Amino acid sequence: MRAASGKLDRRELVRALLADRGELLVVAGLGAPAWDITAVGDHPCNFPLWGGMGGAAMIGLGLALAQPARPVLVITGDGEMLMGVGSLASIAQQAPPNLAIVVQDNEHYGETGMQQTATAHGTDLVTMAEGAGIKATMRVTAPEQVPALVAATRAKAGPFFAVAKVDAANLPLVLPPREGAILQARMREALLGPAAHLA
Ligand SMILES: Cc1ncc(C[n+]2csc(CCOP(=O)(O)OP(=O)(O)O)c2C)c(N)n1
Ligand SMILES: [Mg+2]
Repeated sequence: MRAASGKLDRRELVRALLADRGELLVVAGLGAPAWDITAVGDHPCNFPLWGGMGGAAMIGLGLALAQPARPVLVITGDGEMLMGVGSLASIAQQAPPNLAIVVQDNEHYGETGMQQTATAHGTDLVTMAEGAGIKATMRVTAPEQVPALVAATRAKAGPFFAVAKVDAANLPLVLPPREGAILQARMREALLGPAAHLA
């Protein structure tokens, strides 16, 4: 699961996070995290974002509050999480146990040309999440930690926040459906049944 750099391979990490996913609802931040969740197999309970940078964790919060019986996993990038970092305070206050956030930290804005982010220069998102009041956190740098990470994202003992240091390769694009309305409708139908569009 390590890339040549020694850091985790982001697609292998996502493959592990989504294996045998069961009831899991997944929100992905725009850009590479959205391509990653699609690369390991598109799914009606995937909600990949095409924009709204900074909003992934908050969308996950809404979903977790609306669907308390289902585990909700947000997979996003360090740039996206830095932009939406205030959401961590709301998540700590609302404290949905079924919400987990995993940041794929490549220390760059990968999608827009690999400019370094603040995490390349000492900013620590786990410390920021803890400062916001999130108690269950994890730093992941080694493949041996991944099974514990996967278990924590499914445990419904959150809110849970993890940063995984991943390799900064630009991997081939694997694009999900492009229409937000289609993505929303298919998840609603998967959650609420065929009459969901009448509700
Ligand atoms: C409000 C806003 N600002 C900037 C962008 C441009 N943009 C799209 S993806 C991205 C970088 C995302 O970086 P990160 O979340 O770390 O994901 P990575 O590709 O590195 O995995 C940026 C700056 C945008 N789409 N919206
Ligand atoms: Mg990044």
